[in-house]
Amino acid sequence: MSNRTFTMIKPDGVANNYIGPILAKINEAGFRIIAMKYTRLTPDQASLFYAVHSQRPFYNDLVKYMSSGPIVAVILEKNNAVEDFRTLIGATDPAKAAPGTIRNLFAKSIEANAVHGSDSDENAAAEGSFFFSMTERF
Ligand code: IDP
Ligand code: MG
Repeated sequence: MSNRTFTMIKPDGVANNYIGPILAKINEAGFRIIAMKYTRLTPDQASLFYAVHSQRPFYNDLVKYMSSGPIVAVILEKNNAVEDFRTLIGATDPAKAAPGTIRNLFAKSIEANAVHGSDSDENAAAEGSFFFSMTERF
């Protein structure tokens, strides 16, 4: 069990002015911000980040969507970070996300679903180092 996870506030979350409200929920849930960056993915970067989904039917749309506007990339720290953060964000489809979860509150659709959350300790480390270096110092 690791104590770090990785998240992005996706283009819809940024465009709808939900950076502040989403970060507030994250802090209220007990996560500490370790590293944070406002940036925008090129289509090539989005393709690489989501390469694990390259055979899924929604891949091309997802790459287009994730490079359509700025995002906020964040490394978070808390006990049991990966699992607790997945609980905090709720199901991929906001229509199925539990009440009070970040996707329930802020997501628009199964694609534009406000936030990313790593699904394993291994992926949290890989996704964090996609955006940040030397994070062990923070
Ligand atoms: P997750 O973000 O809850 O882990 P994944 O299955 O890993 O969900 O999918 C990655 C991202 O791809 C989702 O967050 C969402 O933006 C998009 N996505 C997933 N399933 C669909 C779909 O059926 N249609 C369109 N986009 C999807
Ligand atoms: Mg996933």
